[in-house]
Amino acid sequence: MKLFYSQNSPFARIARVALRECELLKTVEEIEVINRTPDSPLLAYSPVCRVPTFVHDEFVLAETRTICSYFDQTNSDPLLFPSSNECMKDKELETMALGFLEGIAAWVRELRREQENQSLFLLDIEHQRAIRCLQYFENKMESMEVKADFTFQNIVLGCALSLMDVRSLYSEWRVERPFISSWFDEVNNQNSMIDTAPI
Ligand SMILES: N[C@@H](CCC(=O)N[C@@H](CS)C(=O)NCC(=O)O)C(=O)O
Repeated sequence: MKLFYSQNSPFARIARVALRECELLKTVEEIEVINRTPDSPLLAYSPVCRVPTFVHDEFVLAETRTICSYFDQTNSDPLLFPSSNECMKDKELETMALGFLEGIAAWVRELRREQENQSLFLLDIEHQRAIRCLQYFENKMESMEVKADFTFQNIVLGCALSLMDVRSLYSEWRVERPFISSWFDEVNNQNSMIDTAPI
């Protein structure tokens, strides 16, 4: 089994953290690729050609959540998705964390363009989205007493916050957000996060 990733992809990082938390590193080979190269080895497996991509003898999975859900099936007790799929109330945080990460990824992509081609409108949209989401996480997670464990939603949020820090998008995000700030420090100090940190 193979997991294709690129070093700086937050989505691939989620799958790599999950791989480590599910103790599958010995059975799944991680293969680093560079995105958007015409001769990418990933093209042999997936027309989508994005990371992460998981290759099994019998199938290929080209989307982060489904890959993590497959990893979780190898655990006798679910670790990444502990609550029942039927309980939509438990999915709220997960959907917000994924939306937050998509916004941060779009923000990073926009900043990669030449400065004169960057859209101030888009940069502001993503900045405002991040502020709203952070306030939501601060309030919601404190009231729910969310622990710094490695559920899928927490891995997504940890990778999103880390990307925000690494790319210096919003350095004051911790101000007046003590709960999420110390929650993130705890998550970010675990080996699976340290081992997969972007460069
Ligand atoms: N919805 C996808 C998003 C994956 C994604 O956007 N991957 C990016 C890197 S962060 C990628 O491979 N981009 C290359 C491309 O679009 O050509 C998932 O959940 O896995």
